Amino acid sequence: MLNLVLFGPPGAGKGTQSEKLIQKYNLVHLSTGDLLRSQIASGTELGLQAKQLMDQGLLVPDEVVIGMIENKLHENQPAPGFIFDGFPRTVLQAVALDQLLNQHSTKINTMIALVVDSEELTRRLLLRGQTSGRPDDQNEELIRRRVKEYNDKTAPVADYYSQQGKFAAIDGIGEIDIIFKEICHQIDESLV
Ligand code: B4P
Repeated sequence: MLNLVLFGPPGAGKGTQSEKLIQKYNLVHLSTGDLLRSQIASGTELGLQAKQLMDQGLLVPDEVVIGMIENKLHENQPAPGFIFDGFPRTVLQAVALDQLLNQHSTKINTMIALVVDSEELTRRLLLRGQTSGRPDDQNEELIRRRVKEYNDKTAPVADYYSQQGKFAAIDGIGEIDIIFKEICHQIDESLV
């Protein structure tokens, strides 16, 4: 069973690469960003609360996203494996994920971090904002706040996996297919 965390700042290519990885490795894709946007689209109470934070470029509370992941893990059993996209985003979420996977007698194999500088992130997100309609991609100030939130709260998650010997960093700038090959190489190495 392969369980993968795809990590990186907003706009690093996590969602883009996840779409390709789920096909190649037959994994279940769990994106907390997508799950939250689906709650917003359905107009649930959780979605309304999440929207207020997401529109400001802030993280949604840990207990909310951990609860969503817990439900999805239960719903998708048995599964060939999972790709966690945009989760965990705090060390507390990382600890909770280990506990949840432990309950299903499995664990994270590897965490792959896509490295992209903030100038390129801003360029990509503003470009996506022209067509996606995502309120959090609409202006530079908001994107800066998301990157700051990442640096303050999410970047330490890399140390958590590094201490377990499960961390690999990949250059996230360049052609999507070449980055994909690099990620696959890292995954295959982790499975040997
Ligand atoms: P996410 O949905 O995870 O948003 P994201 O980080 O912007 O997505 P991603 O990084 O996957 O985008 P991609 O690079 O693929 O989160 C949104 C919000 O939800 C967060 O700000 C937070 O408020 C909340 N949230 C989510 N998870 C949470 C959690 N666990 N805890 C608390 N809050 C949480 O795409 C970006 C663009 O780049 C695309 O247009 C793509 O085409 C382009 N691109 C990708 N690769 C490229 C390449 N190699 N070259 C050029 N362009 C490329």
